[in-house]
Amino acid sequence: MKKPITSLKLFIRTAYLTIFAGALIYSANAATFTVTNTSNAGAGSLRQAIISANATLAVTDSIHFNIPGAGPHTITLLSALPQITSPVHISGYVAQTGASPGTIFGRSIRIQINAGNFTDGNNGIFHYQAGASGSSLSGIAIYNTGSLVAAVALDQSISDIHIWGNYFGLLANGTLPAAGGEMKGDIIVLEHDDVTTTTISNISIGTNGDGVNDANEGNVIGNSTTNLNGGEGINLWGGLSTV
Ligand SMILES: [Ca+2]
Repeated sequence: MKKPITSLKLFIRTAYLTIFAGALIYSANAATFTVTNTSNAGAGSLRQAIISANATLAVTDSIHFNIPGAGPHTITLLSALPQITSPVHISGYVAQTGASPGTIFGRSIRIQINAGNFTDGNNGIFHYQAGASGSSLSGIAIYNTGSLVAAVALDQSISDIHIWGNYFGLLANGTLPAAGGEMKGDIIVLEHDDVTTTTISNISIGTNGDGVNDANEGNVIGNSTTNLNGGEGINLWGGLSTV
């Protein structure tokens, strides 16, 4: 004969169920992953933050930077970053000490990415697959991309992307990197190798789309080398986009 369930046991079971349900809800919530060092990989790195954000699948996460010190802080990549497969707002402005979009002439970027001049870059340093629709990238300076490696690559069927308030080809303080640090691939490119139909849509370059401070949210794009393997500025191959 089964023993009757006492009220205490019932309470404990209910509590377990509640905790379990809470864990399920938590896992589906958006998370903020914070970059706390300039390492190429490992805990606190930009690479790890992208890996973590990708793991939440369709949830829109945030990646912020909070690296100690005044900066600018240089993240030197030793290999390609993971492709971005889930929506994520990457911002060098939100949490980084001293960083501010301000006015376009009074901007303060504190995170600069030395793209390492390698050429195995998955075709892009920040490479957004279709699953990353709804992402944004802001407050970053990128320089020294290798041949055939775009700073930002957008895959077929991507939509609702905002690229704003970045420096492409410049250091965080707006000056040129040392000779050899130029952008040797395209700056922002729709991955034309993938295009069979033009389903790319709502790509906004130079605004975050909130209708506030838009005049100051442009990217500075320059310092790219002209060669057969790229060096073009913005290269969108179809669809309805705002530049
Ligand atoms: Ca705005």
